[in-house]
Amino acid sequence: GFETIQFGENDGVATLILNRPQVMNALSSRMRAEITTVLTTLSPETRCVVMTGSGRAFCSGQDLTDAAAASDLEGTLRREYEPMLRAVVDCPVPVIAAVNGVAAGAGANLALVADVVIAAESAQFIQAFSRIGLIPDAGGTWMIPRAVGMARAMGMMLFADAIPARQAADWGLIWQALPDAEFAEAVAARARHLAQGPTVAYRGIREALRASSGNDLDAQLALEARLQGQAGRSADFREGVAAFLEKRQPRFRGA
Ligand code: T3D
Repeated sequence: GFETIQFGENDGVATLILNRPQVMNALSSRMRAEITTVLTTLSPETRCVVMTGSGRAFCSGQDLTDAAAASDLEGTLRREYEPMLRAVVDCPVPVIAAVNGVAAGAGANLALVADVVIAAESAQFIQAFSRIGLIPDAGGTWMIPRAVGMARAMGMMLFADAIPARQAADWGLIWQALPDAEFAEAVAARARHLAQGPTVAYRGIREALRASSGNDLDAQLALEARLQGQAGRSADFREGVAAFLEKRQPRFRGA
């Protein structure tokens, strides 16, 4: 059983709930291990993962009461944070971060590494690290300037301002900010959409976009050709074309 998360799967949607609400779902060593485990052992039926927080926060980042982690930050990052972030990026199916409340420090960057970030309007993103004398980690210094540009990335990280969800969406840091009252249903609808979609194509889209910032045009064209070759051999591609020609909705099977 899990101590720090809740995990369940229904109709192809796996839901991972960060579950230490008394500390705003701060990341303990155990929580990092549990997140990594579930994301690397998904059932073959899973076609979308939703990651969210229990209570009023998404995640407050590193558990600041953990003296062992604080005594070896470099080791903790390499041994525990990297596998967790890799598990999100390398997840075989799309990961939605459903940011229900504040996302601070490594908790913000855990959300931002997901494929799609949907936030409730009351949520905030805080690169809190410099408030306690650290630099942004968990991929933040790689992802954030790519998403929002250098000026905004510098400002967010040097000042550690709380960025409201609406502003994060306007800046292109996240996909959508939604009124709190609509948030849960909208996340569920997006998750259903992905769970019923062409999983092979989704995997190729994620791989191509993630590779793009390290590739020149020639390398990216070659990657697109290879990934499109794979998508073109999927049953879902045949079904997609058949459904279009028959003027009906496709029934994708995920292969
Ligand atoms: O290996 C390594 O260690 C390196 C990795 C570092 C990565 C990092 O993530 S460093 C950044 C760590 N995170 C932060 O600095 C954020 C700390 N938290 C906050 O700034 C605030 O709690 C929030 C902005 C997230 C929320 O504020 P608010 O006012 O809504 O709630 P609160 O009252 O501050 O928090 C509620 C409780 O959660 C409180 O405990 P209490 O007073 O009820 O007993 C608070 O201490 C606890 N809590 C919040 N965040 C953490 C935490 N406890 C442990 N660790 C936390 N990160």
